[in-house]
Amino acid sequence: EPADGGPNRSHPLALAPVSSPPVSVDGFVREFLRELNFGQGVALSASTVNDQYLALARTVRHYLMARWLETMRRQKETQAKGVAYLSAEYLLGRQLGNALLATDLTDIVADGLAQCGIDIADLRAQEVEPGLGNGGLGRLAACFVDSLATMSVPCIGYGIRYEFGIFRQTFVDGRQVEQPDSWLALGAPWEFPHPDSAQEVSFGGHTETYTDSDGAERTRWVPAWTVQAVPYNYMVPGYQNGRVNTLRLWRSVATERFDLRIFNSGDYEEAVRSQTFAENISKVLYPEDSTPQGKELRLQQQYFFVAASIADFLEDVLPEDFDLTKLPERIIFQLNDTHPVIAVPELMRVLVDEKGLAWDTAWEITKGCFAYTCHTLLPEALEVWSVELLGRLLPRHLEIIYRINEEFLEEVRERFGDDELRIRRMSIIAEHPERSVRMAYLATVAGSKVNGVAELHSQLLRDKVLPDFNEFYPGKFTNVTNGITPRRFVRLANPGLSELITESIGVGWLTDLERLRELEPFAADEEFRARFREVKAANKRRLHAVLTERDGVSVSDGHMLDVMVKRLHEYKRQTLKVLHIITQYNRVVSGEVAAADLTPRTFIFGAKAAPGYKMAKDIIHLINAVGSTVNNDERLEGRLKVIFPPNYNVTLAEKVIPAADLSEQISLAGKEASGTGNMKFALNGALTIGTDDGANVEIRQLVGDENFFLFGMLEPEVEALQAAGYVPSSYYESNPELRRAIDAIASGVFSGGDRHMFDSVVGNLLQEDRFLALADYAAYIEAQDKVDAAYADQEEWTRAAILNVARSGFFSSDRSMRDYIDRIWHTPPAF
Ligand code: B1N
Repeated sequence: EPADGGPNRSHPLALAPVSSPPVSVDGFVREFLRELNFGQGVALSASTVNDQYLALARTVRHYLMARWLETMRRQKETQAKGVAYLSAEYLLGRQLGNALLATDLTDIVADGLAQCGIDIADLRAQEVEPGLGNGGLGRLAACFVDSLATMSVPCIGYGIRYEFGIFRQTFVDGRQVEQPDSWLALGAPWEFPHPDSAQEVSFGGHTETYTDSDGAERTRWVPAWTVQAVPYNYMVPGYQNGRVNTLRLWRSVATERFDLRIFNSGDYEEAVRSQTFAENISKVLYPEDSTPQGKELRLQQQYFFVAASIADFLEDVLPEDFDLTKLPERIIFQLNDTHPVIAVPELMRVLVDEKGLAWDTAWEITKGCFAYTCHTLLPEALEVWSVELLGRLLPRHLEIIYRINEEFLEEVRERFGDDELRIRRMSIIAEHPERSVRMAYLATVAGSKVNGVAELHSQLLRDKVLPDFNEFYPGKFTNVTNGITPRRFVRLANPGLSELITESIGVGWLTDLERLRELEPFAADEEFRARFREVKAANKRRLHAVLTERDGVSVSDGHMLDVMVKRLHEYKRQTLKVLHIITQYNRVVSGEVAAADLTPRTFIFGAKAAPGYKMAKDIIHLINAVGSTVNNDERLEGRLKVIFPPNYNVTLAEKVIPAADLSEQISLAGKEASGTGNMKFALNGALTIGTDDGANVEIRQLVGDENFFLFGMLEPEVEALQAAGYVPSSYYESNPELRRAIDAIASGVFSGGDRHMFDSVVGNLLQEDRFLALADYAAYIEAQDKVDAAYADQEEWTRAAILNVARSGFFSSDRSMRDYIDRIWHTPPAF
């Protein structure tokens, strides 16, 4: 019995390592039934599919548990340097398949379930994915934590446990209608809540100065209200390597004090309402991708998760006697875009106000602990917070930001003299249109490194977005090209291709993706090509089955599958894709081309629009309208089809991408920071039609010009055209095919004769066309005609597709992680 009355750590049964259930079909079945009976409280004979899914998930958890506890124990013991990834979004996708892959239990579980009369596929289909992100940025965070676990790098992912993730998209008369995403409704078997380890996070109030016991002048923050941040832990299993890292997502709940302090007027109803107020903070993911709206609740979310994470790390992860001046040797906080940048003044506040460190000491520590990843080039996407709002919500943080800025601008003056224009340009505080804090600048000043997410993006970041900072901080800017996890996006999503690869080049490629190079010689092998085509055909049949069941639509067998899946944004130019479809349609209905001479194509779109982004929603409406006209026009003899399954998400991506022949990556050059869908397609044997933008540039360099359909202006040409004064209507006037396509929309061909339904889209294209769709139209159509010609030669097409797979190993997120480790983090593998 321990003296302190705590748990008896030396009990013989507690000393033994946590035992995993036996790795056998019988062992699994026993554990599964035990979970069904004791965990879920039902007999097998009375269980629903959801009961079975929940019991299965918990059973699989058991197999991971020993590794998780052991990973934590070792980390505590070694205190090895690790990464704290700070991200407001994690777009995780379904967990079950990945956990089964990580534990290598897929076959045992399928067999065991079959013995119980259960088809594992039905249980897989039961899982609702945690959609805690918008798009590429959130999915990137999920890929990164997967890679770090697989590479045995200590990492804790910090984020928000939104009660509602990205909305569920439905279409009503072709228009997007959003539904709440109740992903927790049927149970959340992958999470471990720890309400007892909650952190307090405060807001509002004022600051005051006081003299401490040593006679020093100090500042303290007297907040007005406080909420609790409850951690929910998720396992992040490495791929069959015995390691399980942690993802810690925070949920906001009311504190008792919260009720008493300002909101409780002794009124029960009011007290309950204040509970709701606190819980609002982690209630819903903001559905804006690339265009933050500057809402107060969003700033609350950002500070909420970041303050909880820093407190958690300093109080609960670090040992009690830790010397804080050594913090940069123990942890690097990676800022996933500007969303968590309020962590910078928060760490300063904790170190100075709470830990009593001198400002300069604290600033040295802080600068060593942060690094910043920028994910955009769009000016409207660079986050700023008004001083009014920041000062009201976080008064102490605003003071700290002002002081950081003063000292920074002083350094700038020392270097460049009183260059007031430069000072104004570089100030963390903007004065117009209202006084506000430029979060990207704050991150750049505080970060030990700043990186872009593809070569072109990093270069433009240095040269166009932050040139003054690049000049001021030589060596601070670097590139890390994005990547994707091959475990989920090749092995799980494309088992047919994975098997073919392993048969051909052996195992090992899944954790060393450059080994796909060994596939190159097989591109010349006729039999291999036939098998590769058969895998693609099987993936199309699987997609057909999924879409038939999901939406009642079918994917025709002999069609080229031409896919554009990504968030709806004008810069991504879904309208350009629509103009191509309309052009093909017009060629047939005008009699220029016989339907029989068309390459049969099915166009698949997947895209959510931010609910407040009117133009994006109008474009969705247009795609659906064009789709229903094209799909029902018998003159086309079924050779063109448009499918727009609603609610594109990670789960659907895993089905669509492996079936694709053609990957559409057609953003205006200089606008897509990287793209990551582009990488997933190439690795699954689709050819890309794309602009010279983002990571497309690197994909094309690697797979070879002859295996990539490049079109469109280059970034400098875009700049030049815009500088010269872009007149979109001139393209309309001078290109008859383009004119006919736009006229078809404007004359009501796709709207039952209604000539005004798409006024906004047509008007925007002809008068503004910010992203130069009309300027790139002719080149795009020409490239698409080349695609049709190339597809006619299936042997050549397959050869090119195989080379895309073989040469895209670079795009593994394992490689991205190696680059972060070498250039930014300096965190060696732990074991
Ligand atoms: O991040 C991805 C890139 O591959 C994409 O090119 C880029 O567009 C994407 C505010 C964003 N940039 N910015 C966002 C998301 C949510 C939000 O509230 C901005 N997403 C990207 C990964 O690097």
